[in-house]
Amino acid sequence: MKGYTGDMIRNVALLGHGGCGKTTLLEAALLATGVINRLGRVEDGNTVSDYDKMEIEKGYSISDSIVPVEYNKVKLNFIDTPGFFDFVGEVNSAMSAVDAALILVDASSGVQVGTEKAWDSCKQFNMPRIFVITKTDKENVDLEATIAELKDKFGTSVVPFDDKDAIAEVVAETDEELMEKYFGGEEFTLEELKTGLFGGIVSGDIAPVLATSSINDEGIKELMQAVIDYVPKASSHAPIKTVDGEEIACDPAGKPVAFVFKTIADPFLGKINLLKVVSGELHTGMELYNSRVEKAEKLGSLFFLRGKNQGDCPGAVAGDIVAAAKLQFTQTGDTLSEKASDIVLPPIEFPQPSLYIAVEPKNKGDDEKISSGLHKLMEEDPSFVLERNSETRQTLLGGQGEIQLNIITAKLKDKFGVDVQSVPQKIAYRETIKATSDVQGKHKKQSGGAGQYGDVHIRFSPSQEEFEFSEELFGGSVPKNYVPAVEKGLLESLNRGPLAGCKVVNVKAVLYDGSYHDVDSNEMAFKIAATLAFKKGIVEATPCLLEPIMHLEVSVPGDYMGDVMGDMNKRRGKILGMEPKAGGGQKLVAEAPQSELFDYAIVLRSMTQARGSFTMTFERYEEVPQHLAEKIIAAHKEDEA
Ligand SMILES: Nc1nc2c(ncn2[C@@H]2O[C@H](COP(=O)(O)OP(=O)(O)OP(=O)(O)O)[C@@H](O)[C@H]2O)c(=O)[nH]1
Ligand SMILES: [Mg+2]
Repeated sequence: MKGYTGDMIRNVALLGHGGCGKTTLLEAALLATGVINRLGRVEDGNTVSDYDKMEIEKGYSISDSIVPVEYNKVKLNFIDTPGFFDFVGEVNSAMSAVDAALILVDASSGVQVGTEKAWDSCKQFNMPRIFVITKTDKENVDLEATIAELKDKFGTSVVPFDDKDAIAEVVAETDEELMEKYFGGEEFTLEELKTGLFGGIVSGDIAPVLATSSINDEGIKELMQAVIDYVPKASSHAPIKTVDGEEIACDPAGKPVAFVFKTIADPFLGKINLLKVVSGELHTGMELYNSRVEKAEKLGSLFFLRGKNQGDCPGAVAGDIVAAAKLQFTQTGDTLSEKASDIVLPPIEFPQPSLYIAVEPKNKGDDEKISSGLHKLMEEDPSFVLERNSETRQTLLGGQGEIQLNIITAKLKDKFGVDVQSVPQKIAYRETIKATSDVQGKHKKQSGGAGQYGDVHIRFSPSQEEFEFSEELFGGSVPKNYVPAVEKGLLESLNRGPLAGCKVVNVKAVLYDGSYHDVDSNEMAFKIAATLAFKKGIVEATPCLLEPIMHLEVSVPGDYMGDVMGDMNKRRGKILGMEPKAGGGQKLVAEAPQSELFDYAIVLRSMTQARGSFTMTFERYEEVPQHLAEKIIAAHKEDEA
């Protein structure tokens, strides 16, 4: 592939509901431009874009792939994104590298949830957008109806590309002078129409619609020409603000700056970083600096990528997209620049995980392999997280949905040979006391050899603090030097409560009396005496179980609010309030026990057809209702047995 100047490059993301035809459209574009001589099919696993083993197996896209196409001497850097909602991280990556988006709409299904999400994503990133209706070859498709549906859903800015009158009307709305001319009954010149349309698309005020059939090669060339005419040139990308507020212009003569928007783990080449050249020019062999790790990186092998196919790269100028293999430290979201300029661009924002699963290795001793494998996979997909819950001692995978998490565990097995199974998540319950107790703990062993003697009297009571310890000893009943041992014994005992072996919190312990033996008393004896007092003292102070309560903010379109509230009530949830959301829809604020929320992401998605989203944070601990506490305690006793 030859080098292009920024004015001859267009960077465009393909968005839309899963299965709407993004990958196939790129096949059609490659066929129309002679890159391939037969249209690959997703079902046959022979498309250029869905080259990953897992994508071929599943029959849908899982991660971004770059598919450059040259049309009329212009390089169209298409980024194919996955339609499934779990892979939204990939959409955010693509949006950080492009200047416009095509929103694909399957003519046989019309507007789908994925279409709405693509529109919202364009709004979030201020991205010019063009609608592309696909599969017009299918039976019973009604183009007019689909366009009407688009207008209905997304507003009057949606106009068929080939409807000159409709275009004139929306172009008139973009400029006062044109408005006057329009209402004066004058026709716009072609130039005025083109300029007005371009301006309207760039500002997001106009979203034109084109129709295509990839199977019948209809509208594909017109689409590519429309991209050339109505998507901003890569060279006209607005200056990007660095984290320090400096502006970096898209200038080929500027200092070299590149932004890493995607990382791929290639079975042969290893790690490949996809770079957007933000400023200057990149060449194989040049050395750049990664300020996140404060290390230099040598661009040993720079190349263009089309799916998995590599093409030579004589050099890549500002605005272009290029691939670099074998960079040592660089990850998605990093900036590469000259050490002297030390530039850092804002990283990509990935959504917070909404679904967690607990995993464990099928084969003992694979823990290390799990962690190193998952860290490698996280380089490819930064929208999932790996957490270790030190209290429940579980390894947790957090992501956007079941499909994503299943693919990660499948890749872990496939690429790193580690077989994991998902196990029920545990709750980090706590124990506390509701009353007071006054007990003695006596540890006495004086039968031959070194004796042991420790005797303490401790009062236990509820506390606002995590743990409080004090002593009110009198008359030297317990020598001062043994008091720390008593406290140590109590602190250690807090880790395992008598009810269900959980951490004990909000307890005050006052050591007020005891006795000792001149010879047999020592720190260990008093530590043991303290643990004995603890065991008795907690049991006699009306202990109870506490469970984590989560604070939720659930955003849904109004129609679903009834179901969402009903469901929240079934989860022992408390609804704290409801408020309209800016931009439409409503927000429900609620609290519910964590134990009732493990499947919340899945249920909310099915209840709202994936139109709902939520945030969840830990709020506080609260007493577990008696009937549930009994079950938890019984289960613990069984485990211990
Ligand atoms: N009849 C017809 N079928 C098409 C056309 N384009 C795509 N398809 C079919 O639609 C299905 C989905 O196509 P893809 O290209 O994988 O859709 P996608 O948008 O990439 O899907 P995701 O990767 O899941 O987001 C496949 O079975 C294609 O063969 C078309 O123009 N006409
Ligand atoms: Mg696809």
